[in-house]
Amino acid sequence: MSVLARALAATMAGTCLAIRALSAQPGSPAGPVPVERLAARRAALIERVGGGMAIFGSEELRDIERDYPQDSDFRQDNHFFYLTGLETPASWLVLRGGEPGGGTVTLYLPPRDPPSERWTGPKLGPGPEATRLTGITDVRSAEAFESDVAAWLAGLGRSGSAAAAYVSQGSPAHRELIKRLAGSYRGSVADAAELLAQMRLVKDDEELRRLRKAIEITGEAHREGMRLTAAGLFEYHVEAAVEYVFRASGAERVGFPSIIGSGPNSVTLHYDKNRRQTRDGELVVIDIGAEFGYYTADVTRTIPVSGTFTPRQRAVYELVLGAQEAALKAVRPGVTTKELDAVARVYMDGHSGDLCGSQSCSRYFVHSLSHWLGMDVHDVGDYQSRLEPGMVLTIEPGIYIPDEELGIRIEDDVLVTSEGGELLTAEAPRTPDAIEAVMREPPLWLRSPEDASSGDPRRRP
Ligand SMILES: [Mn+2]
Repeated sequence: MSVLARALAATMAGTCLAIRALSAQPGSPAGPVPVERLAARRAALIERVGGGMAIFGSEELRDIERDYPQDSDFRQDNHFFYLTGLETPASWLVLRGGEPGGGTVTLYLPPRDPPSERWTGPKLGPGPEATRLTGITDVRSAEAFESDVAAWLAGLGRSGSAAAAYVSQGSPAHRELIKRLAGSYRGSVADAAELLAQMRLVKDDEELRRLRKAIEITGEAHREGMRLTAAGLFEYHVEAAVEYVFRASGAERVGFPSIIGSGPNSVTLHYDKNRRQTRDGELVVIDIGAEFGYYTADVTRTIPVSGTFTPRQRAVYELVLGAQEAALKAVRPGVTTKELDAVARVYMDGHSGDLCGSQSCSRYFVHSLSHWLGMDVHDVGDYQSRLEPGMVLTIEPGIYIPDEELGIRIEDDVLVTSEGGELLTAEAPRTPDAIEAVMREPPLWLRSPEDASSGDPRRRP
């Protein structure tokens, strides 16, 4: 860049800042993560870093020619977002431990680039705006990252202590740099994900606010999917209805590919092609999750295409539901997910009767009962952990009988409280009667062109 271009760039950068205040997640329906919350997370992490150092890389922008993104779908690295609340690519966060209550935090952001901002809009760069948004006072240009970290690592190495460097490299583009830096380091290098996983397992109030909203949206999407489903529709019609409700409600993307599995596809656990035409008499497994402000729901309902369960479908459904209820009742601090899984299987063994021949239906319960839920649909955290208040997990028993093309999964999301568990997904109809009742309603959300000009995306019946 010429001197003149540089000067011009600096002027333009100033102008952009003056015109439009930048935000952490510009326009995000979830709003920014409160600065106090971010600071508390970083302080808790610094305690864990001890005398060492933790490095977190951001995600990179995707390449429309190579990655085929279908949307403006930059998604920040979860760890980086958790600690900074920022959606900037090509960035780094470095936390250095120290005396108890001490430690330092340094944020590295790419310098602003006014010519490219003509295309992309104003971007957050190193400066006071970044401090205001994150609460991090030491914000530097990403150009300084390599030499800073090399010097700090050399200092750590010389200290001869057991202090470790923890690294979460974010995007693949960060990998080479980290390899180079770590190559000359004499101490131990560990995965920073290990430090954060147990922290992220217990959700703070801001995380729960986001999760509750994601779950609320997903419940409404389930109701709409139920209202729409009818014989002859393709699975992708149901997918479209579900994802319409997601997007119109402020969910920015799906937490995972929507699973709409009808008939034979109901027994394929992660079927997400959604191409088949539905027929009367079949079941449809609808396993979906809206992502709201980086937190995803994960809720499964199984519904009859015709709007009415057959007696056989209802009987197997009631067994899955009973197993789920038994596990839900067993949720409380101190229990493990393995123990909950056993509760569900014991229930199935005791209540299968002759539904699955002479053996228990639990032999068709081919996956485990629970996983952690949060920023990732299968969220971070050790599965040996005993439940604690603030953890969120799924409870999802299922029975899949391939010979009958009969798959039933019921999946709900539960917050562990001091007394037990709070069912977060109670708004999504779960009993056969409640599902059949919603299926009799007309679709509410799908708009006709004449409704399109009204402000409310919902079509009033
Ligand atoms: Mn799940």
